[in-house]
Amino acid sequence: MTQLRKITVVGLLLMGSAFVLAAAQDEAPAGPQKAVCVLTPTKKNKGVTGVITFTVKKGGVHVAGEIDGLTPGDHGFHVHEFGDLNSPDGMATGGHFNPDKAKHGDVHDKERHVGDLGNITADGSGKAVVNFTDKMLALSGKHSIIGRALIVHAKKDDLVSQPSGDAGGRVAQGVIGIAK
Ligand SMILES: [Cu+2]
Ligand SMILES: [Zn+2]
Repeated sequence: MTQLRKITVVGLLLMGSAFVLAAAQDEAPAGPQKAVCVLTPTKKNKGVTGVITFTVKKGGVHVAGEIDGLTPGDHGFHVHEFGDLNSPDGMATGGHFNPDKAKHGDVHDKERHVGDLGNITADGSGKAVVNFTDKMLALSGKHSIIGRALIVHAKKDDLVSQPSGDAGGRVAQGVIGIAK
């Protein structure tokens, strides 16, 4: 093989592998593509119910659904570490899901717990509509929220207080499970 030919062959191989890599990055991550959480009221908050879905999208996870029976206004909304509902006040779900050992923050902050989803806002009838896409949540890998809990709080998350935004008690809880 002449030198020129060798260079051409190596060049073509490099271009080919770059193409394969680019194609692989474009694909959605392997693993579950959709999850669901059915929220049930904690003991002292009989009225709070809801269903939230988590769907893998290009660039993140789309979070959507409705929660009813809330007091009007803002309520802290987090993924907590354990999918354990074996406590009537929601405390068995532990603290905020925080695999990166970060500080508590807002959903839009660079530093935050993976589980920090900010606040949801209930209207005058007590209904909150949830509809956003988040870059940090995942349904597989280190940031996977499958098997963990979703918690709605009595009060607004102030997005600053450590370690959990001073959001008060837990009014609804549910486990995030794989959906069809
Ligand atoms: Cu919380
Ligand atoms: Zn947090």
